[in-house]
Amino acid sequence: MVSEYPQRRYGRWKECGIVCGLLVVGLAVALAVVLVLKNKELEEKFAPPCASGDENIDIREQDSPSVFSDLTTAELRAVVDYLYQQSDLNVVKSSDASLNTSYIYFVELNVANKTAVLNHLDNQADAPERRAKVVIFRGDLDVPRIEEYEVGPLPNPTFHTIIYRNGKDSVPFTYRPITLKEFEGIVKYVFVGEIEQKGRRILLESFDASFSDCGIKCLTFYPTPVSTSNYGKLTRNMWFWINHDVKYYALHPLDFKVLVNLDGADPSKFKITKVWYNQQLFNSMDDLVSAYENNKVEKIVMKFPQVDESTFSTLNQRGEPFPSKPLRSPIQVEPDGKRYTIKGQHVEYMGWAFEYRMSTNTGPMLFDVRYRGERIAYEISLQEIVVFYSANNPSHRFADFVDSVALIGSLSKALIPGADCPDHSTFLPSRHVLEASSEPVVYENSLCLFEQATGVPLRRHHSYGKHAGWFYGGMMDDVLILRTVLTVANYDYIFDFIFHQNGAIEVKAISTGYILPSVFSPLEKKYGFQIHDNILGNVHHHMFNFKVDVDILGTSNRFETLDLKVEAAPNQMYSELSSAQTYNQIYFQSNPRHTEKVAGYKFNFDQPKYLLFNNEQFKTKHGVPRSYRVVINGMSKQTLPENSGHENSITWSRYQMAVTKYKDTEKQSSSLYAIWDAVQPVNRFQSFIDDDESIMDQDLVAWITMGVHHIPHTEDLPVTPTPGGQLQFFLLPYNYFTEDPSSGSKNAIYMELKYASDNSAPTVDINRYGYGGEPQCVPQKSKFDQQVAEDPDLVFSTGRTFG
Ligand SMILES: *[C@@H]1O[C@H](CO)[C@@H](O)[C@H](O)[C@H]1NC(C)=O
Ligand SMILES: *[C@@H]1O[C@H](CO)[C@@H](O)[C@H](O)[C@H]1NC(C)=O
Ligand SMILES: [Cu+2]
Repeated sequence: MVSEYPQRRYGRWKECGIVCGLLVVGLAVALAVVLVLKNKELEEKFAPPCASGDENIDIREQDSPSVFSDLTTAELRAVVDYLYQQSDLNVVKSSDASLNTSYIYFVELNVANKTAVLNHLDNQADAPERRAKVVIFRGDLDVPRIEEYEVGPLPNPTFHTIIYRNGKDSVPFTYRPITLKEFEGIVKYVFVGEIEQKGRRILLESFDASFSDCGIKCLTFYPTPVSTSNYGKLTRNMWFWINHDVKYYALHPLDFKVLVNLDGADPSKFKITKVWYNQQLFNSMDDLVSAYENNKVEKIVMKFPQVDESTFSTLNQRGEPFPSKPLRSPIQVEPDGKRYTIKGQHVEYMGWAFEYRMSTNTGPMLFDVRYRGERIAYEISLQEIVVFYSANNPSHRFADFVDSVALIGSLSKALIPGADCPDHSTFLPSRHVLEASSEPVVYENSLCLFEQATGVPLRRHHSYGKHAGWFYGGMMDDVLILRTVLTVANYDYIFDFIFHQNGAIEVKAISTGYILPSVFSPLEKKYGFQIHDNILGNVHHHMFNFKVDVDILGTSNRFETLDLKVEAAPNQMYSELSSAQTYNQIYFQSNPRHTEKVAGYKFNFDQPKYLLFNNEQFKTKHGVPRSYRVVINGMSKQTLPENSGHENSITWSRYQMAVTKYKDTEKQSSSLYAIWDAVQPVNRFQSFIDDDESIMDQDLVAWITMGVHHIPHTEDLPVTPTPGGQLQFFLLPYNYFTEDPSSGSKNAIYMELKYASDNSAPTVDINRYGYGGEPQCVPQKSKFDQQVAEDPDLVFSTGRTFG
């Protein structure tokens, strides 16, 4: 379609003299006719298709990947092949794996230590060799365990060395993340085995459905790992709550749950230790069955729901339709094509440069973030997503999810143009080796990168009046956004890294997706509202932790707060009133933080503060430290008592921001094991702080926590909408530049009223710096729907699935 439009090149106008001049006149007449006729179709036909800018975009796997680039498919394959050949590891292919074998849980890049990387980036030293990090489940050993290895050098590995965790060469098998092999065992021995064998009658009578031979009336389940803090010892237990298997199962819970002990590597020994049926607790299926058969239990009946397109738990369009006419949403146009470039995983835009990657374990990461050539941050990365629920019933009470356990970086499977990201986005892949497949899995649309007109002024002033002068200057806050959306079972978490044109970086975390309701019961009322016939939305707390390894003008940094205080300044000279002998006003004091223990920031409304990072050696010509300022707009208080229960696994949540000295041994605030490990954390963030090292003139890392309490309401049906739930923090230049760097933008507009000396009428001087007034172009039609029709895997890939 687009190719039928006349193709004209506007750049040639200047060169073509009289001929073009005549053409211009002709065209102007033609355009006038068009305007008069208001013939929109004709108007469009004169606009050329928008430039694609594709020549700036190279997202292919690079032959020599950078130090930060995710492992290429060839490197992933090489690591897996190498591991298969190591007899000491005894690794079997995923197709042959079961819980009692040795198998690969995942493989990803192990980013080299910072000193070596900086030597390479800043001092032209050779790039440190690329190495992989591998997590292997050793179910084959007499005492099963988890081993982590570094494997290198890539692309042709020759060694594997143990990564020590907390001084130990392995991690207890109890702490293994939720694994497919285990789920297969649970389905076979627990659900189809014990529950169905002993309780099929109960399932059919109470819930009108079953696990096997179920036709269209099937049951499914959702897991709640129970923290070891509940037992005070290393033991692995999960509550499973049962749902009707309809769209969407999380909104169709049944009042039937089992607690299963999952110790050891033999699924046939998994044991049900508690059964919850219609608000009543039993110690085994046998107890429930005998009570049921002797009518010693209060029975419940929940019919299998008839689900159609209008059912509350589906995402079909329904309800009052709008808009009443078929009017499409606005879209954005890039009249001159892409204004950013991508090479491999390296991005540049308007003075910004950074590398991105997608860690299988922890999700999106940025490295070597620079503005105008100067590094602002060595790393900005998501560390952990947490959601802690409360309830009367045990499956939701113990639902304290610490999501990196689910390998969240592998859970952005397909971003949809036109809904998740604008149509004009560049979609970026992620690559993983996961337990479900020995072959690397590539998700083509895991991240998206796009330039976005926010529609908000970045800056402006309008001066009107004789004394102030008549002028206007302003520009739009157009930004580059790197986005990913991690779907962790029911919830979807949107993460944006946003680059503004004034040297500011913004990081956003937004939750959407399905809530996890309980079956309504009066005892749940203090934990939520009844939001539909059978369900109550339990209160929960979402928290996100980010690592921000700031490097302000080098790695020798200080952290100071500017503390706002109130003074009673002498006022006798200005007032004779006895009640006005002092004048109260605020002032600020610099408060440099010397050690890690005094750097933990816990928001206090009574003590307002600015949070600044700077380098003592670099000051403005007026002696002011050139700084970057952290602003956190998404704070929420973690109110659980310190060291109680599961809190011990998420000690980073005690601070809205903590500042520690960089260490190669403190690369992450959380770990793959944090959902289980409260009794003996594998990586306890608080210990980074407890040694209370000096943070004066050191390489500093800020750990930022944002969060939101969520008391679900009816409008969380069918899924939680994003407005009001956007959490964000910023890194803002603060006395860093001599003025706002956006002053250099030629996308600004400046106007001035000019008076002639002869009292004739004033004229307006409009300056668009040569970048305005160009003709419009027609955006190219998205090919996405057609691509999905041809290749459903683009959206519904059959890689690892959860639950
Ligand atoms: C390992 O588990 C599989 C399937 O669960 C079973 O068939 C096999 O006998 C087990 N092997 C050992 C050595 O226990
Ligand atoms: C990186 O640092 C860790 C922690 O100090 C150390 O164990 C490891 O050997 C270092 N890696 C390299 C390649 O030097
Ligand atoms: Cu929520």
